[in-house]
Amino acid sequence: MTLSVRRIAPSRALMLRAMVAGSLVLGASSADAQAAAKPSPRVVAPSRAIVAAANVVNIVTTDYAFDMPTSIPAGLTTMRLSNKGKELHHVYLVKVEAGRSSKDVIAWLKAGGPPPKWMRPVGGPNASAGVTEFTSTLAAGSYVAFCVIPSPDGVPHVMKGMLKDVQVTPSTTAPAAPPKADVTLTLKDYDFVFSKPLSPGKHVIAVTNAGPQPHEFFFAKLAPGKTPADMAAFAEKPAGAPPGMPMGGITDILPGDTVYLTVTVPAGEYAFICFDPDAKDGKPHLAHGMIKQISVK
Ligand SMILES: [Cu+2]
Repeated sequence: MTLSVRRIAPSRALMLRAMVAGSLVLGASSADAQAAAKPSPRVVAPSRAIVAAANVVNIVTTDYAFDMPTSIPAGLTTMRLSNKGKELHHVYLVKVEAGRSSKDVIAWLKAGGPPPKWMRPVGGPNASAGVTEFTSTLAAGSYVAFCVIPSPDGVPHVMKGMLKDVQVTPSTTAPAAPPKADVTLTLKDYDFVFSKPLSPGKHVIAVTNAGPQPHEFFFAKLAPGKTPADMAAFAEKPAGAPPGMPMGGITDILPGDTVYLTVTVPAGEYAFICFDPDAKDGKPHLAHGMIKQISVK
């Protein structure tokens, strides 16, 4: 099983807070961009100039739709997710066998049962109050993007029409080099392991699934005095003031896969959580310990 039905179900209060906090995150990003724009004394090696950059795909989510291109060239791709909806949204991206489409995904979801063999989760940007910047290499083929976050009524957004067919077309340009990550996050059964402590500021995090099960992660900046358990409880049943601010993450990737997340993290305490249902007992991975408090300082 790779698909979780228990996701963040945001309350109106969470969203109000998220919108306010989101502007702070964006503020930090633009300050960071200004810093990056300062002249650098470093000389850029000529070879760097001819290396192709990632193709940037902007995705805007609303309640309940994706505004994104339906055709993307294969290769290194940055999906930049921003949300204009009242609820939180993410991109759960699957590569499907030729001839399969969103219709088959809906048919499977209605019928229930384990994820079909003809679809393969490849990861995507997870829900945040600001912008989630996710980078991976896409192979040519047919894909379906959908959102499995439930509304407060418990119905996942995909069942409200939040899914889209995307074709990744063969590319003729030279492949771009993967982003240079400054830190690695390894997803395990059942743990989050960073290669080094996270410092405040901008990071490119290489996220690798060391398996054996599929994993995702969602992370949130905790409100003062709140714990990852508070965040998980809120995710299960939103009530009262939200215990943290959604910061993004990645949706399911399979064992052996590596994807990249570009994030700007202010100093503070963070909750990292995997909600994926366990292959053995169906409990969310957080119940097996895949929930962790990370200090950024
Ligand atoms: Cu959604």
